[in-house]
Amino acid sequence: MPYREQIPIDKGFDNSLAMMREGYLYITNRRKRFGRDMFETRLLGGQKAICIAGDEAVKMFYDESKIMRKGAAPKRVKQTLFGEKAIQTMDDASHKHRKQLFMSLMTDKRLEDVVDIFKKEWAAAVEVWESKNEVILYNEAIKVLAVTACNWAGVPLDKDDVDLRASQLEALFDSAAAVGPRHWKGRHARNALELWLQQLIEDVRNGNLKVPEETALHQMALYRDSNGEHLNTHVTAVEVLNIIRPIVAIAVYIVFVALALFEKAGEKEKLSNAEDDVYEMFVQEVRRYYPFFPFAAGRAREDFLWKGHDFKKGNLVLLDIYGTNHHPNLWENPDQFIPERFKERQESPYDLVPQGGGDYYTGHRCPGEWLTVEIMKSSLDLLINRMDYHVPKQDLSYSMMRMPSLPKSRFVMNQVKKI
Ligand code: HEM
Ligand code: MYR
Repeated sequence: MPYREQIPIDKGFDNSLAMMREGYLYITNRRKRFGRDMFETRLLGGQKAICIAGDEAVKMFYDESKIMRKGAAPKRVKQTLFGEKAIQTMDDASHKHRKQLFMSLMTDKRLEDVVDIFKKEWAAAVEVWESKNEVILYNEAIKVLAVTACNWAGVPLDKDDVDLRASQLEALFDSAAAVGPRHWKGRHARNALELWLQQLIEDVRNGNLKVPEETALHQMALYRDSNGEHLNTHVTAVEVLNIIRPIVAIAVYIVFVALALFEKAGEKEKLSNAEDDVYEMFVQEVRRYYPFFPFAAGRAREDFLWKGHDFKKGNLVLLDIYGTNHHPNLWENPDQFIPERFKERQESPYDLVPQGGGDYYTGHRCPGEWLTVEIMKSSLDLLINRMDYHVPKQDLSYSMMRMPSLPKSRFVMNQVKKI
């Protein structure tokens, strides 16, 4: 007889409220309480959900014979963050075909291009920051990244529209886990952004807009799926947004880079005149340590037995991303910020999972992970070597309930000077 056991159950008809109250720590708190890396709960309208954490859980979650994405993303997340019929909701051959499109945009040359654009835009912004009494880093990074993302993706963005588009793009990821006006702002923003991009996609298709061939707008407008068909303009817009939105979201990490530099004693000194690998270790630790994407969602494709639990076809499965990045079996002193932990660490696709785990090409791991790391390394260099600034007294605490989490003050700087 195969080994079976009853996993712990978080009692209640619907624990969504507890999840909202405890945020990034909802799964961790129960794992600690139950002494197990797997438990059952009811969420999102009382659906049974199995929460899992740890490297073996990551491996299982990214085994596509067990977990699929069809029907996993909550409606409100599709209405804001992902979009309808986006790659995040696809499975099997059609997913792989579309994933190839995303991965083909991430060549070394294109990654160098995005960093070059980012540096140029940041340098121009610093000139303006110098003349201001105070600068809110999060707000400024959103704008620099919105311009960078549109330029890199081939999306024309008028100077007068930068504030509007930047704020709409930010709303897409700021609203996904929110309720009330913050959520609605994201839904309106998605409608507006999709309409804007659909027109541009039509213009590319009918030759009225010429954009460089290597850009996402061009490649996506002309992409043909496995049946040889163009995506309809709506889905194409959804996927162009799947490139420019998350580039803007790197602003959250840039603020955490600045926060770690400011708050973690001795880190700044270690980075002055340091080699690229020291920068990389710091950035990896920022991505591991700070909360951002809380969990990934999938559904059991079939009935199967895993670690003594019978998963039933259709069960919702939530992979604890934050909790795996802080799992005590995987990380020594997980709640301390120690970039050196990455010095001689054997890389694994299953333990450092802020942007998902497993394989880029066959699974759902984030295709923008390399781009994110490169932009973060560049922003670290810019903050340390290209500008001086003062960090006035402010509330830099960040909530484990708010998703995405951000320092309350959004990181205020003054006396900015370029060097
Ligand atoms: C998927 C996080 C940046 C594009 C994902 C996943 C996570 C994630 C957790 C889902 C993994 C899963 O479902 O198993 C992040 C974070 C970022 C970031 C925290 C920091 C800002 C980017 C960037 C891009 C990007 C810069 C593109 C330029 C995507 C796409 C997917 C994805 C298209 C869906 C992949 C698929 O379903 O196969 N990301 N990401 N992300 N990300 Fe990112
Ligand atoms: C992106 O824009 O794709 C990158 C980062 C988005 C982070 C959003 C964090 C809160 C959303 C939670 C949704 C959970 C989905 C299952």
